[in-house]
Amino acid sequence: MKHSVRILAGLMGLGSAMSQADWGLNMTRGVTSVSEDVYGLHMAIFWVCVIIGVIVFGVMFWSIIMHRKSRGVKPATFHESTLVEILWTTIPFLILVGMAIPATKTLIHMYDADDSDIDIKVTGHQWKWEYEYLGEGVSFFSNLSTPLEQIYNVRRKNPNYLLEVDEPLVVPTGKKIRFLITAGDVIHSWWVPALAVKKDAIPGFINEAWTIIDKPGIYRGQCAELCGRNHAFMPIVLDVRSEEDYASWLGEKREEAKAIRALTARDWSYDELYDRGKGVYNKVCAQCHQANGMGIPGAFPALKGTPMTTKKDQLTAHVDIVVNGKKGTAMQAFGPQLNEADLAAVITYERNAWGNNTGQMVKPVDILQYKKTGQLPQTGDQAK
Ligand code: HEC
Ligand SMILES: [Cu+2]
Repeated sequence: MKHSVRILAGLMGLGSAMSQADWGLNMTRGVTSVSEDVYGLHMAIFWVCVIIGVIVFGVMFWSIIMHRKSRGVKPATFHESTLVEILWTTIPFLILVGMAIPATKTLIHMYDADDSDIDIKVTGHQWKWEYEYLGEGVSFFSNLSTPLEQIYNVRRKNPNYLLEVDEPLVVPTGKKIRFLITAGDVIHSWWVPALAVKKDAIPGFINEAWTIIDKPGIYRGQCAELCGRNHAFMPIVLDVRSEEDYASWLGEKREEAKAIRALTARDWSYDELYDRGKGVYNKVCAQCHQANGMGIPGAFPALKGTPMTTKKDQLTAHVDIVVNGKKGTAMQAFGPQLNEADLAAVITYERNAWGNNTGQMVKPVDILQYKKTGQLPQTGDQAK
């Protein structure tokens, strides 16, 4: 009932552009001056099209109806009319120039990424975004946080289903933020409609975009370039805060980086590693290798009961593929993405979960040594 009322209201609103925006058919207005400009251009050109449509179809239908055969109209027989030809060349030309001038102005404005206050490098990965605050020593990955139960229709979906992440990109209001956009594997595209920013993320290239946001709030976007199996599972969430809130958040992130270095140094028990590893696995690895370790035949290998994860002498090979990845496959290098504690934990988990039961554990300090020297201390000897 409610639905049909909305459809009816929508149909009645067709005549007016305002109500179109209200029921969600139109482009969003956005929250930045650039998005306002883009919206303005879109509406202006829309109305130009409407007026042309009305005039052209009006003349056409009037001609057809008023000059129909049954009225006994005699056709004119003239050929070539210089006046008409001049008119149908110059009028469209003037209309095009009239549209190109504001469009070019907006484009020039959009491409002017100079004099930024904050530079953020945005890197697309299969299937998550990495944000690095240049010059601040802060960087992190932003992963989809929608639970698998919702994706598989076991539980009810959140309002922000597939548009929510574990760590949003936090930025302040009123500052010019420059995004340097690139990718680590295949082409992605960083798209946040409210900012009117949509830029391809291409491996080996850096594309620029910028924004100034005046209103604090949460803004959401998505990867807009088909980038493989989980393309729909790499959303973007922007948390725009006041300048003071941003500064304190940045301070906390710096502290966190320090704390992570301390994590590597401290001693870990097997249970601690296993539990942490389970969390890391389900967040980062399960999207390919699946939560039950069975993988997807033909695409992602199983980790349950395979030689690499169960043979004691293959520990180094196991650490190697997780830290350095395998070139040319979806198995990326997790060394730069995860800290030593998370790497050690996830490898420990894989070697003991799903009945793998090797009883082996890897400590964060071992991973640190492996990253530095390419070798583990006492390979295969790390019993729990
Ligand atoms: C984007 C998909 C993807 C993600 C995410 C991923 N992997 Fe992989 N992984 C692969 C693919 C594909 C291979 C097979 C590579 C090859 O061709 O040898 C692989 C291979 C492996 C292997 C070797 C298996 C064997 O028996 O040869 C291990 C171990 C492994 N991955 C661990 C992990 C861990 C740990 C994580 C999370 C930190 C992870 N993977 C995340 C796609 C992925
Ligand atoms: Cu993508």
